Amino acid sequence: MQLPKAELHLHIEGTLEPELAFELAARNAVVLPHSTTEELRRAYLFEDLQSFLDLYYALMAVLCTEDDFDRLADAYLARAAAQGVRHAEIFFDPQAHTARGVGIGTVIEGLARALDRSEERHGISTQLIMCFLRDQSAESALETLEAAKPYLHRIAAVGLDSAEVGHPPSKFREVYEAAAALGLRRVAHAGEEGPPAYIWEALDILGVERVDHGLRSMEDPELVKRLVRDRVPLTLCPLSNVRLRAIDVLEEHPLRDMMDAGLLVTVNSDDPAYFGGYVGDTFHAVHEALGLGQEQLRELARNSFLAAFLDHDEKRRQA
Ligand code: ES4
Ligand code: ZN
Repeated sequence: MQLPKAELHLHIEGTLEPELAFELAARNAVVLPHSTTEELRRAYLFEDLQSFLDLYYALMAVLCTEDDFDRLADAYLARAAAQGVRHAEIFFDPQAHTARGVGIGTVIEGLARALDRSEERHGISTQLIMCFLRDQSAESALETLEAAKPYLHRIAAVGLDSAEVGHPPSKFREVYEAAAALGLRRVAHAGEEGPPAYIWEALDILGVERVDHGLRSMEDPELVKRLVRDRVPLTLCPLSNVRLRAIDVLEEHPLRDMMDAGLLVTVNSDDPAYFGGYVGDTFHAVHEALGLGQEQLRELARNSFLAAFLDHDEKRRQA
């Protein structure tokens, strides 16, 4: 039996499995830089975040129609359900699609089709988190927020992702102020490759409720105190950290130390098609590599509901 859990750090574009990529490439007459699924999988050897992002953005060329986004999300939800996921808060990257001429409405309406069937078909409740690409300008992020206005009822929160170093959260102060004024909740990737100072900025300048990754928090004891005091959830992605070489091997992941320090951490799959597993696989891997026992795995599953954007009663029922 899989533990019931919530997934809070999942890029829907990062769930594009090679088989679906080739199927959609054929349908949309898009030429991929690899000729077979095996050859493509062999390209999944990354040096760092940027080397992954290059492939991640290149493969998105196959996502063109509402139906493609529906297929992508439905395939993720089916896999997630099989691994015990009951609630998923799903990131998407509108700028990666609008830059290719795919409208934001196509992306959101396509994803929404799959999400609207999710409870009935997969037993998973869902929310959408619209991410801004931090290696693009703040103006581009503001334009994206403006373009999303007809779809705000579909969007729970905004996030910040893509290449981190050199693009501190403070670059997006205005964008986050505008998002908050529209009633959107706020999260941001911080401390994946970037320093603890970026996590402070995400908290104090962007006003985030949750930090995505926060892997490097432990380098700053004052930051840990703050995160513990305010019960700020950190959505860790251990398999991602290994594949993108933020850490050498899973055995060296700080997850256990972070739990011992009193941090509210969750484990998530990030880009599961690329990083070697979905969230149930991730639970299994940290059990094996870090020797986390059943009690700690249950704590991680409970944390995932506590950290979710569910209402209070729903959280208590699930956790
Ligand atoms: C991402 Cl692992 C990671 N980090 C930052 N941005 C991303 N977008 C998709 N995956
Ligand atoms: Zn991520």
